[in-house]
Amino acid sequence: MIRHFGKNAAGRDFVVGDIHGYFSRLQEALAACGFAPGKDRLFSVGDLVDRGPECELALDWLAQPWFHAVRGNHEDYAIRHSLTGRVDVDNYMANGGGWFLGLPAQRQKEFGLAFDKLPYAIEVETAKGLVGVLHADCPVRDWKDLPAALAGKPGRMTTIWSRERTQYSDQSVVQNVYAVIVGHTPLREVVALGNVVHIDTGGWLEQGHFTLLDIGVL
Ligand SMILES: [Mn+2]
Repeated sequence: MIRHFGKNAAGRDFVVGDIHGYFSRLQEALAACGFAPGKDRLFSVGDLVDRGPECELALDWLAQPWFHAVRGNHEDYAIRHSLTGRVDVDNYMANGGGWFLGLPAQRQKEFGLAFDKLPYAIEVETAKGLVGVLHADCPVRDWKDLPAALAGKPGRMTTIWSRERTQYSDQSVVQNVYAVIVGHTPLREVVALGNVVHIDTGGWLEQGHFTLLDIGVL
């Protein structure tokens, strides 16, 4: 449910917002900030697929030793469709799932299995302390309560689907974590609410851009 990473002694740690199948654009953003795959790490808030033209590249990216993602609600669609069959196909299609629904069943299963391995949260040790990464909303007010929350379905659903913090401009601080980085809700610029930093600046949208947040200098 939660994957822990130690400090990166060699290089920098970046977090990127929702990718939604725009891996070439992401590659350009990485090049612009001098990303070094041999020593830097890239963490993703999830939603690697749906909407963009290069969704099938997600598995190649996940195979890179420097790329680590949590699952978003769009990975959840693929997981549910391929492993349980329980997904509203019209809703999935309307939200960009056409590329997946058109794949052969065996390939769908490959994606479902790979996405089902993704944790709901990542935590990274930095010089400032622990930084959390998850897709949508943190389901707890104390990071120490996260394992218990993720053991239940409501906690997992909040983590990948909720927009409550942005909806209510909730400035409350999540205790026992230096910062929590999330995506899911596209915003014009990076917005910090309490110690929760929203970084989906719509790199997948025509007018947006990818934010690569260096969590070593937060
Ligand atoms: Mn999302």
